[in-house]
Amino acid sequence: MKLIFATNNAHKLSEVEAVLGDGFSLATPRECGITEDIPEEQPTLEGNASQKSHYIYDRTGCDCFADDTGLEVEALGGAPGVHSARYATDGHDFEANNRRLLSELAGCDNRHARFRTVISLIEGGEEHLFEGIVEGRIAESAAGCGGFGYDPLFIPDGFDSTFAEMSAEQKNAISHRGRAVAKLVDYLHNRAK
Ligand code: ITT
Repeated sequence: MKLIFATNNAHKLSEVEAVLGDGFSLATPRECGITEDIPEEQPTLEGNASQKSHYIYDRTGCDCFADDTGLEVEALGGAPGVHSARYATDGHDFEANNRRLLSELAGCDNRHARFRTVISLIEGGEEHLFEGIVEGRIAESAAGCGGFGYDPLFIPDGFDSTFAEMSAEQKNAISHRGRAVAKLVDYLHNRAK
């Protein structure tokens, strides 16, 4: 099955391709001639995922999906949440975001956090939403160089290492995005029967 994945994030693309496996062929917006930034102006992950998938669908008429993800830190009232990409600066500066997160949590004992991903699929003109969550905690300092974004600071429940210290396969097996994509795949397989 051919789908456009409405992302400009190469890390996400490779994670999602690994979970989807054979039987799916993904195209990027760029490969479809869409080179501008896809707008994300909504106040929720659901709203942004939906805005991104509709942006691509309106321009291509093709089946497509988008993922919006946020890190929700309990002691910060759910921040950075929907603002995760631009927490410290206007750009996607992963190191600056991680530095800000550590400084906001300095001296704080409650390190509980979760990653939440919402996928919006538009298939045959109809929208379907899928959610994936992983609970965990924010480390005292960054560790590991795998993954991207907040991975060097996020330790999933039941583990002692950060996502950035895990292999791509280990992260995908338990991650927010891995879980949301698994639901997407289930849906696509079942509706094909
Ligand atoms: P697209 O909108 O082009 O898909 P993006 O990088 O803007 O890419 P999101 O808005 O979904 O993606 O994610 C917001 C930020 O959350 C992202 O820039 C990272 O800092 C962080 N993030 C998302 N997924 C993550 C993951 O699996 N591990 C660590 N950090 C992640």
